[in-house]
Amino acid sequence: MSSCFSDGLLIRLASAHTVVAFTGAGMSAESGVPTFRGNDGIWKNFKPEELADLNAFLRNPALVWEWYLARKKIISEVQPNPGHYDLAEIENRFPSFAVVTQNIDNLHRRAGSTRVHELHGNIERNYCMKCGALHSNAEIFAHAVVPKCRTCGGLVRPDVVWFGEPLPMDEWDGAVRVMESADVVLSVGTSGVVYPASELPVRARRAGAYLVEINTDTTELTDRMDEVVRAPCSGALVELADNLKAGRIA
Ligand code: BJW
Ligand code: ZN
Repeated sequence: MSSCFSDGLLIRLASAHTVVAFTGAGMSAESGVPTFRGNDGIWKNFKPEELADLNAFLRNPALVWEWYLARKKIISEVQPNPGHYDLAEIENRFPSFAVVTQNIDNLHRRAGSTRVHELHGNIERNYCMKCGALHSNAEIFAHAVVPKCRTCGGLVRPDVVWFGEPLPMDEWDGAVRVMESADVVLSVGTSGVVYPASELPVRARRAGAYLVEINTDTTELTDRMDEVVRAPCSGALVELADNLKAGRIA
């Protein structure tokens, strides 16, 4: 059977101990979540750098909340796609398997993946910038466009990582550990332009991993790859899972 993956990769997977899927917005595009930098990625002509930013939020919280409320609504209405389900399904086929994601949409967990390192936060959570109290999305949807903390009146923000902010240390440390111990890394649907996440595949390769890019387009990481699959991620991941199920990788 012809495959979009090389025999070399299939052989490596057969003996792999640790496999990591490093995912970005393209992973969820087929679920209907817009990417950041594609043609569909511009919201009201703003670039993500102009909205995913603390100073932008403090200057105009209503604008930034409008963007997040629109995205929270989209994400609450979409479903994981076959690619998400296949990553969850192949988890048990390797001694160690993890997802390291830049996505904040929670779709990997909703599809059943259990070991997920979320580098940029999670849109289902919100917290008060003054006292740290957590606020559910249900509460956010029920209140004003600019939600305020019920405990202290402080400004509430989504629990996501904006430009210039550090990544959550435990998620980052876990991601570095698993990426640097990986035998194979699948870099799926990310442009690889956002630092420091984009460093992770490079660090993994330096530590000995075989890097595979699954993306419809060329990315900043393409030149660092051992193998490139130019295809929509769900199709490619379904094929990979089918190969594993059929015992063609064993
Ligand atoms: C498909 C497909 C299909 C489509 N199938 N494929 C200058 C140079 C270098 C770095 C910097 C610089 N100036 C500033 C920086 C640092 C900055 C940065 O990297 N900026 C760049 C834009 C240049 N980084 C930061 O600020 C980070 N923090 C930091 O550095 O802290 C330092 C610090 C240390 C200690 C103390 C204090 C500070 C934080 C970065 C946070 C990023 N946050 C966002 C928003 C999250 C919340 C939210 O969602 O609202 O994260 S931005 C946005 O980009 C989001 C994404 O996770 C991230 C990555 O995007 P991704 O996933 O790659 O999506 P796209 O749209 O770019 O690409 C989609 C891809 O899918 C494309 O390739 C398509 O082809 C493909 N595709 N359909 C397969 N069906
Ligand atoms: Zn508060």
